[in-house]
Amino acid sequence: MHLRNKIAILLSLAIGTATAQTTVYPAHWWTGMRHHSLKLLVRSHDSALYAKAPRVSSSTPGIVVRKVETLRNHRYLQVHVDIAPSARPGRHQLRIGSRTIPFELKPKDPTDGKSRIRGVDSRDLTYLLMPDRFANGDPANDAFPDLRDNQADRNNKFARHGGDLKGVEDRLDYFTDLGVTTLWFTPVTENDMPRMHEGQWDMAGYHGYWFTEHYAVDRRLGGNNAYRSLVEKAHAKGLKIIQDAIYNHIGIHHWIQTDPPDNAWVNQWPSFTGPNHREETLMDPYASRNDRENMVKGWFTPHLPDLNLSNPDLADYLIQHAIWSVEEFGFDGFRIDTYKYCDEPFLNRMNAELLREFPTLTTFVEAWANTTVANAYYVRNNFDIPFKHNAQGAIDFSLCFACHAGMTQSPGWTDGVNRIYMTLAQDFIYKDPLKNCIFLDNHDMDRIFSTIGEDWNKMTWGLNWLMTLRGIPQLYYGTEILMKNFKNPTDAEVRLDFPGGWPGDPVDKFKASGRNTLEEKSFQYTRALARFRRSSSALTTGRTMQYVVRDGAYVYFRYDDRQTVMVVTNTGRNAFKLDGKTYAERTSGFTRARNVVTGDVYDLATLTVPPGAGWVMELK
Ligand SMILES: [Ca+2]
Ligand SMILES: [Ca+2]
Repeated sequence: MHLRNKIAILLSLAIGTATAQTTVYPAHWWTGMRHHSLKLLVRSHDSALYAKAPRVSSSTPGIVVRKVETLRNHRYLQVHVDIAPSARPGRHQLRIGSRTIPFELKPKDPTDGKSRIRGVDSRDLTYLLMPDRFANGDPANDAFPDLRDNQADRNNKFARHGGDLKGVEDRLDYFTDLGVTTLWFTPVTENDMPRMHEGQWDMAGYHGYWFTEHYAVDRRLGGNNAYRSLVEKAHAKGLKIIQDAIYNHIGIHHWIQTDPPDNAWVNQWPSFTGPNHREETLMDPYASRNDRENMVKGWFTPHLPDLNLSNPDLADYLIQHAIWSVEEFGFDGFRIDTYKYCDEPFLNRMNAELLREFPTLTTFVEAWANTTVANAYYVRNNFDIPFKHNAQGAIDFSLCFACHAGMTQSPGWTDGVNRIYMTLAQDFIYKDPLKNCIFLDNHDMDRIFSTIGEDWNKMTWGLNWLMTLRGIPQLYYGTEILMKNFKNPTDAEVRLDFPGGWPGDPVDKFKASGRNTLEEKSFQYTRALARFRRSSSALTTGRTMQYVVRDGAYVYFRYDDRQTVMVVTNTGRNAFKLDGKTYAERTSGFTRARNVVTGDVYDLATLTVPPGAGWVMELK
């Protein structure tokens, strides 16, 4: 048995000298929780525990064992426990036959919803980063000989590079200086997977999407302690944290696959069957059952077993873990991966149970959808359809693609910036479009500066839209210093190390001295917009009014009673002259406009935006 940084309990046998490992999921819970009925999953190699259905009891007042079940795999017991309001925090024990197992109760954190678990909203600016690729704060944890992938190698884009949570913690001031309020990490959960063959390459689980143990943060990122420390330090600086969660699948070396409690926990196919990836199958009134089932039950890849989320025991296991992780670490938001591949009733139940326990938590979902309708289908929407999703916000792919069109296409009736206009015009289908997460690129896409042909001018349009359109903006790490690349041949190209994140890096782009002129210009531009946004009620919580695109010029306003911000993007060939009559509904009462990045002040009566320019202006 190797020492794992997880909730492992050494259980001494009552007789003899041997020991056997018994693990309880979860090993602790809290008093004062709304979720006080638990299903403890006891996993043991101690045959005395599971030889026959044992009697489980508790002598602790307030901890009541209601029922014990043996699962199909007899190495597991499922113990139903109720924690009464009278239960006291402490290191308690449950008695299983002749054995005892520890079960701790801690007091629920009284600052939940106040200084932790605060939720993320449109006042925030999130920064998405991949911990393995951001900064290496502890070279001693880069690799462990007892893990299946036991090497770090920065010369190999497909290998782990040694970045970790300490590296992030050491750079919290970088984020606050940039104007970021929220960090979103790709998953931190343990991925004890060997390098897997994908395409023609051997890939490490450096990105974190191959869970092998839900209750453990990967040791190479610093383990549970590093995560707890980082969340606490981030909160102390006013920064929030979003955890990336995956319910759809696990890594093939997870014990749910290798030693399944019940083989109904994983969707079984006679041979590898991938999903069709078509989000439409779930909402299409004409979809076949075959296509729907294939979408929900197909395995994402041969090494990612697809979880059968309609199995009640597995569903309870995952929901209990999700609640545990929020209370244990205190993060503020959940980003849910591969949403469109999951059993839909499970998703709604998960969201409802999380919000019942933590009303201030924010969830937003990744359902990579190619249409606005499909995007809205997976969140609270205004459709009259049989199944209604209850997620709060979507990662807004349709607006992202519209922004790409705005930057890469000439303006046309349905092309270029008209795509943004047309996409926003469909916002009436969302219950609350301000809860959508908006972005220009992420770890699964070409980097935006490459997408737009490394055109700095167009980059300013994109940054303007990101910081001023409705929703919760997400900046992908390195965008501020113009990191570039296409996903060619693989997405490893868009997940390169942040220069300066590793001891001894020849350049340090966390500092101005390490950036070239354009990178510094981009950093300052991003920072100026982010800082203005942070203090702008109009941009964060205000209303939107957009105008029909005229001669390639796209004009919209964000406004409330206190402030009006006008955003002009002139993608046409002619100078844009503000026509006081057309825009009077929002400009009347104002005489001047201040460019929030440059500080230049213009007379509204003569305001002219040259072709190619994109300006964010506060009206005075
Ligand atoms: Ca490290
Ligand atoms: Ca699935």
